[in-house]
Amino acid sequence: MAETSDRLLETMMRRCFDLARQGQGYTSPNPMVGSVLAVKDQVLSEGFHPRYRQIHAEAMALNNARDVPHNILSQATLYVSLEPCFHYGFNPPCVDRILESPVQNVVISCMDPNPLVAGKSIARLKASGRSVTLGILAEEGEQLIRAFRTRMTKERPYVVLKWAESNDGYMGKPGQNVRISNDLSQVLTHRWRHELDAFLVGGKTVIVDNPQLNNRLYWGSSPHRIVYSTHASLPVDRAIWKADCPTILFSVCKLPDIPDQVQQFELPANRSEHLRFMLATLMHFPINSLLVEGGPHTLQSFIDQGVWDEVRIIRGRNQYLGSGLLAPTLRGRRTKRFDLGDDEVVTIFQDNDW
Ligand code: AOF
Ligand code: ZN
Repeated sequence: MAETSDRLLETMMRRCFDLARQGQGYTSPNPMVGSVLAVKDQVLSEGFHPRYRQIHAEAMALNNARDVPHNILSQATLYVSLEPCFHYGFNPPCVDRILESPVQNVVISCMDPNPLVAGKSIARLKASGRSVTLGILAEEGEQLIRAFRTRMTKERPYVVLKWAESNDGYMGKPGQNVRISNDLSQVLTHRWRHELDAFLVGGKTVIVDNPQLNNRLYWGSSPHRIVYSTHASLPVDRAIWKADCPTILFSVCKLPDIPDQVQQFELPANRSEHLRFMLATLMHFPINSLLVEGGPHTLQSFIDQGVWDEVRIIRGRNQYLGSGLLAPTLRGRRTKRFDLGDDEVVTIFQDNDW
């Protein structure tokens, strides 16, 4: 592969990432994966993992090249954003599929954190005499699978906290539904509903705001809806109980009037165990990422226990409430920001491993 420039490898890998994202919102509990089959800079075929239980990226790329002559395939390089799988799941091992093909060169962004794979396919490809290049755009490749990696290595979802705050630091007024973010930010929030697997709100938010928590303003999927309630009862006439998305209710006791399509779990008696219990229970669902949307009390309990990976704050820079529910404060973390009209979107990343 000496003649293959780093730049070409990166261009092809970027294309793999774009292809992978076509599965976004549909692949969990699996990762998003993309693949390109090429001879030098000539792309022969492409593939991606479109949905959980469906075909894997590199198998799709190889299928799409089924009419390519053997002598061309034997000169081709298979690019894939994640190490090919080694095991039988809903799909046979992709490593076997590659070994059965004439393809001799494999370029991978990052290793699969699934313990059933974890370097075994790379070793097998090398042992067969294939050339394997690992680590192309590894940081971006890791970013793409970070929720899947969290599930695999920590047995919990990747947790994002999100709130909107006024420029003077308030999230709202007690007992009222106050709109702080602008229309563009509303669309962004719905995009996140497509990109993340589950959205959680506290019982009080269900009572006061009556959120639907589905994706109406962006294309694609809607998340699982999770309610975390320490109330003895909740109103039955709320939008969140409708059958349009799967809904999970965690509460201190079983609530008899909630519709049957809502899956209910009883929380442990000890309040300090609630969050960990919920995160562990979500591993029984195709949920690799969870966004906690509020209200203030629920967000604060996640912050107090350090149970978060990322915080997204939408700040209405022309909004001043003067008084009300103070937004949580977090300092001294790695941040990034961008503007959306007169709103500012700030992302804060967790420094502590938990
Ligand atoms: C790949 N290519 O496109 C993906 C991979 O149940 P299965 O057969 O779909 O396998 C799921 C596992 O395969 C998943 O946990 C991860 O380790 C790997 N995902 N591997 O070769 C792909 N999506
Ligand atoms: Zn596979």
